[in-house]
Amino acid sequence: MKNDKTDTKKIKDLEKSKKDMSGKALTTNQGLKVNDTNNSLKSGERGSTLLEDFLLREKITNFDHERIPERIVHARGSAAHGYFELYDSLEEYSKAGIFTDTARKTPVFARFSTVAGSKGSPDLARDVRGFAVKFYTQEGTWDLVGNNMPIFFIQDAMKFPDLIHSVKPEPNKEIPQAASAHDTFYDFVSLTTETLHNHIWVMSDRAIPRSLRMMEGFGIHTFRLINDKGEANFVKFHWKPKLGVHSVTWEEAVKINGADPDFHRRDLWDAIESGHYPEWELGVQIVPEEDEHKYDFDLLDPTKLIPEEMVPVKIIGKMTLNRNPENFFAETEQVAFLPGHIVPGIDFTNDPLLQGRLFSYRDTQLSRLGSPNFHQIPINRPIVETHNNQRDAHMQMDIPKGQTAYFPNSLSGGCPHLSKMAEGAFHSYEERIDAKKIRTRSESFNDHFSQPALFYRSLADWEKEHVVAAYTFELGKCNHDHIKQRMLWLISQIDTDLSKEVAEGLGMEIPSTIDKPINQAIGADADIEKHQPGKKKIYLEKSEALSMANTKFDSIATRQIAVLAADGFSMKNFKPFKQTLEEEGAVVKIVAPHGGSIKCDEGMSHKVDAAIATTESVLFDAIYIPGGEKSINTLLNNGKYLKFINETFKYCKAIAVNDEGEELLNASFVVDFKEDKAIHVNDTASNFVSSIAKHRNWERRQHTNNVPV
Ligand code: HDE
Repeated sequence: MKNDKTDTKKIKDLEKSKKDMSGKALTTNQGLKVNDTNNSLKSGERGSTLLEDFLLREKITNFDHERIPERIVHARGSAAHGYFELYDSLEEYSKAGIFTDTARKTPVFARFSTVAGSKGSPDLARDVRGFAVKFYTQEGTWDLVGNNMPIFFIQDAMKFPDLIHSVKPEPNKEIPQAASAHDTFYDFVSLTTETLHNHIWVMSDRAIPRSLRMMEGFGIHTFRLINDKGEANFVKFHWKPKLGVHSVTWEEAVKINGADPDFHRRDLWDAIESGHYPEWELGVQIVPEEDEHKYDFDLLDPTKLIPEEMVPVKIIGKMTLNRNPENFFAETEQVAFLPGHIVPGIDFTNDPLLQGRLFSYRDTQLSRLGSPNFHQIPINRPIVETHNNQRDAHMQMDIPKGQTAYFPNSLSGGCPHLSKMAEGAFHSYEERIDAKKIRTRSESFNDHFSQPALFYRSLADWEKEHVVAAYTFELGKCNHDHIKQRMLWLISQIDTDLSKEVAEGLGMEIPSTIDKPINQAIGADADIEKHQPGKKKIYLEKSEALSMANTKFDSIATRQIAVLAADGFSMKNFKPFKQTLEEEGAVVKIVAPHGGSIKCDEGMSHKVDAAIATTESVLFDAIYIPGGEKSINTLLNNGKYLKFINETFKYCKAIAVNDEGEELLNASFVVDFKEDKAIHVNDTASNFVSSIAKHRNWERRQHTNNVPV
């Protein structure tokens, strides 16, 4: 399928609201032409400012009220427009137009976010990423509001404020920002064992993606698909990135946050501007209703995933993001996602987390966007017309015609009238219910150790090492020993080796037991024993899809390659490397001792992309050093280049050098480079490309312990 740049129906709709100021005269909001916006009206040249100055008042008042509350969670986000295309009709399962009409190009707006940090927090926080997609379908808007991890921390919406209050900055001192590594979070996690599965994902590299374009997305909850006969199947939604799933290491993340706090936002923007449109395939795991109780876990429990070995993911379509927003506030900030926005053919289940979300998202928009009319904001309005008897409220933009605003009526001919099912009306799935009204948690939700253990078992060795380091770092930041001990005991229930290594890093013993009740996510009158986490079960040894070692390694498109060079660099070496790398879609950037331009050994000038003082190695995926005696002598005398090389080596990235470039390797901490498969000395550009595509050479990590960066 070819990427299409033509405007979607939503983009055309947004055009109606866009304001172009080019060539226009400055006016007030009332259209008055203005000839001075620099000076207020005063009583004399050096006199006081007059209250009469309506130009000053309008300008300042607007400014005073520019801010709206940031999102309670997911405040930091970046978004883009695009479209969704269906590969094959799914009519056997769903009657939704978006799942049956392969000729359609459904407009989408996707927003990616971190959860805990505020709007201005750095992108590389160790955190879950939000993955929210608004589909502007012909039957109304469908929002799939997911995350980049397939499970959630808690099982019941009632616990969400507790979870978020524990991870957000501590209320007395408002510390730390955008970080889970503090006492209140681990106090909560260690007392709420259902969190352990999502938590171990957060300890893995999934929480520090290389790019928003290189992470998966998940609807998390089990939803329902409904076909035109009214038959239902359970479904879980997956987004699979075409570029594979890749991450940075924690040490890099910490440095990236300083070097470029907008790393992910910039990466998404630049990729779209340069025509490298991010793409994800949409997959579904479908479970027939009769299989509801077939598994060792409850399908309604959002802390559980369905391993792909048990129910394969069927790929059904593709999302392409091909346009950056025109205005951050108007689009990315004002977009309002609601899990309750569904269309005929898709329906909810009784997942108690999903049920709570159905209330929360509309509610939060009322204080964030200020009015129930938030659906009229351009980015939120559907591409189909809306007609109903809801009226008035703050910032009403529509002018409803006529005498009536109620139903039924005879004065307006009964309009807006009801639709029949055959005309595509929504009809809730008729689920059979025979139950007591009861405030409790199902015992089928009690298994809290099996899936974190499955996740850990499924990881490659290097991924496991990163998980150990993450637990050690996070718990090492906690001040209370009893919290660390509770965590150590819980980790030991997930995996003994894991807990031993973390305990060693913390310099603590793993307690042989801890005071019950460990799971406090229960009511005071509940039978405490009944709600303790059950024993770990092994229903699958490993699941391949859980390890990033099994992702795609076939492209270097959009990878950032630093060319370390100064005046006199070798053109004969540089030219074929640059050409091959760019043909493969990589971005080649000259990092020179100064800005402006440098000359190659053939005398031509080359634009410098970044002066070494303005950039850092962690912002790049690989480095190339073209050689040239004069250039290398300059680089050898600048310690920052050696740091650049040492870091690139330490973080197991590909390095290619030609001729004199080898002297830089000799002067650095790079060791055993003749044996290293991702270090190319006078090798071909295409071998270098293969190493970059592999993302990292993790085998190298045994040799990098002594590298002091
Ligand atoms: Fe959210 N969540 N959430 N959440 N969530 C919000 O809604 C909430 C949950 C997710 O880019 C808020 O508009 C409750 C799961 C994303 O604008 C708020 C519960 C998942 C985004 C809210 C959850 C998510 C939000 C804050 C437990 C993954 C950002 C601002 C019942 C499936 C969307 C807003 C965007 C945002 C509530 C749990 C994903 C407060 C009560 C599970 C991606 O309404």
